[in-house]
Amino acid sequence: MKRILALSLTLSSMLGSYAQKPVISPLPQQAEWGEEAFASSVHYQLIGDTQADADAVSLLKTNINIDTDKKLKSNIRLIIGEANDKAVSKYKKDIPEKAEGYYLKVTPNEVVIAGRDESGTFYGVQTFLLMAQQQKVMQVEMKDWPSVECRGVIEGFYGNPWSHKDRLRQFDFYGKQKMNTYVYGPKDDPYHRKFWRQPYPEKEAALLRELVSNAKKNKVQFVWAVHPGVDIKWNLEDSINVVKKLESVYDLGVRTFAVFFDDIWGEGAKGDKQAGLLNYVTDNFVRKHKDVQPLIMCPTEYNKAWAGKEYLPTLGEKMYPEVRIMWTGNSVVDMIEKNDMEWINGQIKRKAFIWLNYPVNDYCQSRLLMGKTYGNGLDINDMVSGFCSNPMEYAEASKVSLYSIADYTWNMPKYDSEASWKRAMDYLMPTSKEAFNFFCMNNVDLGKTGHGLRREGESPLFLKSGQPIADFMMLTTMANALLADSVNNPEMLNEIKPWVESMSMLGERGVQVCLMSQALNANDSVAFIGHYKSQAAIEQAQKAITSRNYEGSIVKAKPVVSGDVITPWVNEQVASMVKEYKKTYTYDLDVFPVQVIPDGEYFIKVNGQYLTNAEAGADRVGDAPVFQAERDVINPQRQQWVIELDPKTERYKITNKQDGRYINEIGRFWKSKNNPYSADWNTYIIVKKVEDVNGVKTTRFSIQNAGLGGKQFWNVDGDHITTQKDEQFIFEIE
Ligand code: LOG
Repeated sequence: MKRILALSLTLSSMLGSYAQKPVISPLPQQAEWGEEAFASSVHYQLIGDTQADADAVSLLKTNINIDTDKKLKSNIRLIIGEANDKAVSKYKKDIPEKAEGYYLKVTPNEVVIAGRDESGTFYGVQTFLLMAQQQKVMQVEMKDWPSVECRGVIEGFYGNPWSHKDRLRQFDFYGKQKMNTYVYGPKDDPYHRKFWRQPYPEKEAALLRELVSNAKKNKVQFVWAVHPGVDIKWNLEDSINVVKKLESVYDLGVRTFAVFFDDIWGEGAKGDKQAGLLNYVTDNFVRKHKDVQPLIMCPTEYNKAWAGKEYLPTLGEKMYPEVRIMWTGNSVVDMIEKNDMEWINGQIKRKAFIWLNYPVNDYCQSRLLMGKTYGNGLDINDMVSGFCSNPMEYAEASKVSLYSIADYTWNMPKYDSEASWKRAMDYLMPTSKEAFNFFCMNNVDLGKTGHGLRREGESPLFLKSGQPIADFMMLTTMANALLADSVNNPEMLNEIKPWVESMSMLGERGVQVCLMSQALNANDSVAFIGHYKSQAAIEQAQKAITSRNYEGSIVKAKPVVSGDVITPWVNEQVASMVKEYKKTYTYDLDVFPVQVIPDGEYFIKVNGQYLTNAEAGADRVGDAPVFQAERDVINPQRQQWVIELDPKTERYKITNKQDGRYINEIGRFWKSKNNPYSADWNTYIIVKKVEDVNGVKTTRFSIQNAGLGGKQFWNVDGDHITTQKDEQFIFEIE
């Protein structure tokens, strides 16, 4: 072991003197690398710094050694400036003719950083700083510019808005990753949506002001959005109210504004009225200020699945062409491809501004989306006016994906989702790369949601080693390694901790499950019960973990790790082994949870009437089971319902014995090829209540939809099932 270590050390120190090509991310458009130029310990002499972009210069000054004594001869000359500055006039023709582009040249005695504009110079400095972090700085000639004009993030999710500190850290990150846009629109900031007419109170206003100036330092355009659609009146008074509100935010330093109309209905959703308002605000606010950028608007029909015939073309025709229109794709949560862009751009007569609903997890809160960012076309950069990602309320954890959004939007043709993902993980947790990579690999998929997006490749290592116990122990080991590394990125660890702890317990539970299986095979009932109890206790502890569990928290998530692979595997193993145990042994059954209803066949009755499958048919949807007074003696199975506990959801599955059809959340048969039974939609919570009715003990049950089926309780209207909000103990199950 020692020898191998020694060998690898010499190897890496040998490699060290040659391979100093730094990781530059986002990938530069053009770069020619040469030999070593000089050691990073050199001192630099700045030339052009008085004229060059001040943020770029101050970034340099805080990160490299600069000699103010210009007579010192040994220094490397560092020439910096924008295209028209005297200092870089010699290089003018080398600077890319693209906004935010830069030219960077490093030779043994000189460094040139020449931006097309201020942002260009700033980005040139960011790139150079990555090179200067290496022991040896390499020679390079680089021409670089972005693929997409507006690149960045839209804080547009439901749930706990990012904190002030989160946002400050984000802007710093955007500066480094060359993202230039941040759209402020957290659904649960009351001054964005609910109380949109009111100005920010002093305290919040001061914080916003600080954010804006910090964004500016990082070359990030801070876009502030108002969301008036819930209760706006289409009259002059409210048009003035919108302008007043924007003016109040202008006073805090914001220079780009957006108006959102997503997730509303009724009056506020009218396209012609919205277009009128945006034009009014353009005339009476945007054009009155010399320094305000054209507006951005989020339409009500912001994706193709929701688009009728008239709404989008109305916006396209009536709204001033400079107003940018947001778009999430073919559905709410979708990746964007070229023909999708052709369609929407044709509708709105301008280039859509993409609002990508990934990695946002406000509709699948139990999962963290730490997987790779893939699926967007690599050929759409000229078809979009902007491309922003809507992230998770977990700001730091979102950076895994945002890092890739930066790569993708800066150099779209060369975007490699896998490579970018790896770079992101290593960059964010440099002192525990392996453990963080492992954690991310096990937090990839979203599970089944109404939005349909799935992410491939969760838990690729699981059950691959041939030693399940080792695979499970790996979960715990990696989790503990991450928990131990609190120094390097405490913000990240703070956010992901509930999931990391849950992963650790999942590993421990898995080990117990493997031992249960060994005990069952060895006919050792005592050991089986012991391991069963251990895993059940760990599961209890795992279920007690809550994320964001503080006073005033809007969303308190219950973390699920590897929700698509390892968690269901463990649950199903436990359930099937318990079933197996119950078949073989007649004792110690009291350690298992008591099922309200043991798996079996039942009649479901209300007021003495039997729930009946009136017209059996294996794959027919839409008909309703009915309550009828008579027993069906010819086809008794039509009144028999198979009720079983589903191990995945731990709720009950109810299907008809005659044709195997399940009843859906609105009390109808819904089984077909396209709608097979789904544990997430078609399992029910059944609760038992024993009551004293006129001195007689009567048992009644309530049946409740759950999971994706909603939360309504079953009731009866005439002869069929309906649903309602209040719990009803009306069913007899016998
Ligand atoms: C909301 C957004 C939310 C996202 C995902 C848009 C334009 N609006 O369905 O605030 O974070 O979906 O749940 C949305 O996407 N509505």
